[in-house]
Amino acid sequence: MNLSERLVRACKKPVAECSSRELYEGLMTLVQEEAEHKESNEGKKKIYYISAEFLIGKLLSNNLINLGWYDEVRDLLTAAGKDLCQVEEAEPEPSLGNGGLGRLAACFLDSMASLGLNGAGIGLNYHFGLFKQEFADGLQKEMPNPWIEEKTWLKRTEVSYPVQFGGLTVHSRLYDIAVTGYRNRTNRLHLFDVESVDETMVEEGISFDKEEIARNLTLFLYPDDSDEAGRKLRIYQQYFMVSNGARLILDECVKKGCTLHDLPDYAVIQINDTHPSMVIPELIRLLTERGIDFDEAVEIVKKTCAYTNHTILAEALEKWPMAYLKEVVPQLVPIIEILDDRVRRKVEDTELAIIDSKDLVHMAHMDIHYGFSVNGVAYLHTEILKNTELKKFYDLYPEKFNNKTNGITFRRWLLHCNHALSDFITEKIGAGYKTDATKLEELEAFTDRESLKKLLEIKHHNKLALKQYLKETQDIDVDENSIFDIQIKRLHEYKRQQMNALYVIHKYLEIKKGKVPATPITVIFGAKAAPAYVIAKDIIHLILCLEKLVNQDPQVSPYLKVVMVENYNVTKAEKLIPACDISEQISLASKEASGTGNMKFMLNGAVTLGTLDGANVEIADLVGKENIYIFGETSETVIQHYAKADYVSRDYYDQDEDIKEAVDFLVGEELLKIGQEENLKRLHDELLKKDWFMTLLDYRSYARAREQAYKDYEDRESWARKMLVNISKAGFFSSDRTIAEYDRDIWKLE
Ligand code: 26Q
Repeated sequence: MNLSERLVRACKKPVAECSSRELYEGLMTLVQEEAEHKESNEGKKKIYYISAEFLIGKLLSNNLINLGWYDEVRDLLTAAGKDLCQVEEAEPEPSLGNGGLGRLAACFLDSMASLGLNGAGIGLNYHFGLFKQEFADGLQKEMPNPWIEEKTWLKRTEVSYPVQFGGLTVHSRLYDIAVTGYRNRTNRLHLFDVESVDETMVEEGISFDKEEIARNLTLFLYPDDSDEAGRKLRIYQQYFMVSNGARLILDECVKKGCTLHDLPDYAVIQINDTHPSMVIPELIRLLTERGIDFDEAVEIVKKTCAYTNHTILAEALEKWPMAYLKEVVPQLVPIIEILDDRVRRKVEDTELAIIDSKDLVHMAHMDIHYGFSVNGVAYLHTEILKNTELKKFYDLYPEKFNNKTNGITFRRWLLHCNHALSDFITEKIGAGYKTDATKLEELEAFTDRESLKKLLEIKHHNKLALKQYLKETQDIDVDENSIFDIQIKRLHEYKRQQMNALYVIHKYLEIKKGKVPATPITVIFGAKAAPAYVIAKDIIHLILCLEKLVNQDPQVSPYLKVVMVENYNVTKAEKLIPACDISEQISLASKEASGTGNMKFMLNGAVTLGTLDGANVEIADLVGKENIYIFGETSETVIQHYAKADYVSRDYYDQDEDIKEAVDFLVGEELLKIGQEENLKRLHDELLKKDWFMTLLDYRSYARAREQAYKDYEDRESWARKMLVNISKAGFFSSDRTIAEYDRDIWKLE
């Protein structure tokens, strides 16, 4: 049977008579059948990527591409008067991640399957994911984001374990999602749920009874840890994830003939940040329960677990109070105490201990002592870990430290989201780049007028598509002939959306004074703030106020528009990134571990405006300084400022008229007419009295670099050359390369 006949069979009626939903469900059935055929559990050793987040995005089109079905399905739908894009709309997006770390995990699953590696993801089946963001009265409101429908990508399995906590036992249920590789095998994403989960307990917005663990455990992904009940619930979630995961791993290995003594020959566990770190004591516990003696269990675990660090922000490094662990996971406490005791016997320095003097358990310390590998996620990040943040650990275990610069899957972030560009590339250099991304370099030769013109046309086409999308979804009009300048990422002070907003204010004031830009500018933001992160929410409020002020001003709006995209998620990223001219990557140097949005933009022909932070450093090295706009202080200087505590934002405010004008605009009468005094004043105060992430330090150099980029944009042909260089140098950032390196240096799956 061909695809068309199979689809008719699955839908039980002719394609022409089906609704988008029926087609979505029918296609899902076909994909699931096909994916199952390609499943294999071959290979003795398996990589288990364990993570609290897998931000997988919508799955239908991605699977169609990976199975090699996309064109055929699109054409057969077209022939029946249907549109695949419409069918895509029927699919809900699961929000099983906060941002970068979760999306990275999803890209890695795609690459593992595409490279044919024997691997699986292990995580949690959050019913409402992260919250859905809505804007009301210039503020963020949080709502649940339900995504599990009757017909779903989740497949219920027979796997279930009892999981014991301090005061209660819950029963798990494993659900699997097929992960298709690009023209390759199928792996699985294992998501554990509690059998007793109760969706009806969600009340107003995203609030629910935090004490009712058996019913609430898998309702939401935690966006923050702002209150005690929330923090404890996070420990419940983490232990539930790792206890189930560890048992699944042991059961699978034993089934393949593992004696447990030889576990490291069968399994390698990659711990995605510290969220799954309790897998270390839990595995020791399970191994000893199954008859292995304690010392050997520790040695086995040491050879099985590897840790990835994704952050150097101290507040994001998990430290759990011993009292919480005693209450939630008492069975792990004696094990953690022994692990700590052994460290203390080996090294004198108490800063390297697992349990500190305040009785806090440092999860990262446990990972470093009891794992065999520690990696950062970009060159600069790993260097900072080795030389500053984790220096003492590096001195103790230099052989454990290694870098794995992040990557992104080109299937989703080029083939799927930018058909026009991938067709253009295929026409120029053939399809080889789809499996070997380094081949993109061949594109660099196409600097002829015709090719550059085509590149600009593709960008224009994508900007038109985004214009239409913004009109339909948010009723905002943007000019497709304007410069699309985009910053989309989680809202955090270190990422400095506030600096971008200050520039918008500056531009607004300039235009008011009659200095208009040569080409109009559209500044687009998309960002969710953690519900309890007050200043982040104030920054969203500021952006929403600016959106109103700027767009409603007839004198300004022909030259400048501000768009705050509501509920920024993977689906929206797929529409925004291909339409972007200027990619804002403006974190305070040393703070962004890597960034991966920066790579997605580059691959889609945007030019980066950024600091020398995270993977921007590697992007700059690859494209050369003519093809990127770098500004701001270096990480060394920033680290020095912190060490000396000598940064005073007020000095920059006092010495720079533009800064003063833009900052004071926050509490000026124009904005107060639109926004709320409490929020704007708090933000104004924050910038003037604290500015922990040094916005004002870099503002001057940021504004200058941004002006230069806008100026250079005017020479369309030379801009198109920059685009071309960016695309052709993006091959390094394929997650296929990253995963091949993980395998070569850490997993060694043979
Ligand atoms: C911790 C404790 C309690 C509650 C929540 C958390 C928590 C949750 C999510 C801490 C951190 C995260 C997410 C971190 C993250 O996304 N980091 C990003 O990882 C990307 C992939 O490596 C990098 O590219 C980004 O630079 C990094 O910020």
